[in-house]
Amino acid sequence: KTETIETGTGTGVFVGQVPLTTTQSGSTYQLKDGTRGGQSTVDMNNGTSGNGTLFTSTTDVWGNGQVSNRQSAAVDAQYGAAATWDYYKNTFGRNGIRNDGVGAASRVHYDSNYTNAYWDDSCFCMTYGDGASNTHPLTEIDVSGHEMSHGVTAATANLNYSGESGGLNEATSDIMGTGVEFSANLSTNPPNYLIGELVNLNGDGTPLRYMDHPSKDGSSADSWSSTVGNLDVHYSSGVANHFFYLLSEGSTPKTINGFSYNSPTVNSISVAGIGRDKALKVWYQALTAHMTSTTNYAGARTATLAAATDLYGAGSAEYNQVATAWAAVNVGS
Ligand code: ASN
Ligand code: ZN
Repeated sequence: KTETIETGTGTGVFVGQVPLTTTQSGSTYQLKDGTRGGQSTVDMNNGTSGNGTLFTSTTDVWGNGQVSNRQSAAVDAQYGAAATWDYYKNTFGRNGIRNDGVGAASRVHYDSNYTNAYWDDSCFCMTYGDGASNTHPLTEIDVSGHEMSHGVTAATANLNYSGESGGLNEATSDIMGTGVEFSANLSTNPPNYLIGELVNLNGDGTPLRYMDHPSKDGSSADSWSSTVGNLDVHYSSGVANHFFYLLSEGSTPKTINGFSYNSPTVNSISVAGIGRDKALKVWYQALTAHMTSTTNYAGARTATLAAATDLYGAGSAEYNQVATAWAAVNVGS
C-alpha cells in the first residue's frame, strides 16, 4: 500500500487538542510520524510483553481527552515524543535520541495499575503505565521528556545509574524534561519547574519533584553533602535540579505562569541566574561533551564550567553564574 504523511488531530488526557503527524496506509490511519524518524505509539493492552499493537483508525481524529478512550493516552505519548524530538532538534541540532534520525516507539497501557513510566535502551522504546485504578496514565509531557532523555544520556555521557552519577542521570532527565515542557508551552499544562504535577502519583495532588526546593518532596536533597550519593537516584538528583533552577531563575522568590518558587538559601549565597535557555544549553553541552559514566557532583561542576567556557567564554558572566549556582548548592570551589 502507498503510505503518505498526514496531519491529524488528537485530544489527549493532558495535552488537550493538538495536531499530530500521522501515516495513511490505504484507507487506514496510523499513529506513526514519518517526519520524526517513524516515531509511533502502540497499545500494550495492559499486558507486559511483546511490542504491542500500533494505534490505527479509520479517521485521522484521535482520542477524546477521556482516559476511558484508549487513544487519549496515546495522543499524549505521541505528542510528547514529537515535542521531545522537536526540542532536541531545534535547540541542540540533535537528530533523535541517538542523533541518528531514528525515532523511538512509545508503548501505552502497559500492565494494570502500573504507576510508573520508563525508558528501555534494549527496545529503544518508552513505556507508560495507566496509574492507579488504570485511570491516571503517566503520559504528562515532562514525563515523556524525562524518559526519552534517559535515552539521550545513555547515548552520550552514559552516567552510571547509582551514587552521585545516578543522581546526575536522574537530574538530567528532570532538567531536559522541563526544557521539553517549556518548549511545548501547552495551555492545558502551563510550563513549570515541577515534575509530574498533573499525574497525581502521590494521590494528594502534589508533584513528584520540586526543582526550586527539592526537599519539599520529603526525601530529596537541596544541597550537596558527602552522603548524598547514598540516596536513591531520584533524591540525590535534587542537588543538580536545584542548581539548574537557581542558574535559570536566580534565588529571589518569583512566580512564573502562576507557579510560585522559593528556593532555600544555602551557604548564604545568592544567584542572579542566566535564564532557562542558557542554563539548558550549558547542561546539554556538559552532558554531551564533558561528562562521563563516573562523573560525580564535583565533576559536574567542572563539566558545566567547561561547557560555559565553550559556549560563552572563560570568565564570562555565564561562567561566573555557573560557579555561583554550584556554590549555592554546596558544590565545589
Ligand atoms: N520513571 C523512572 C525514571 O525514569 C523509572 C526508573 O526508576 N528508572 O526514573
Ligand atoms: Zn528517570
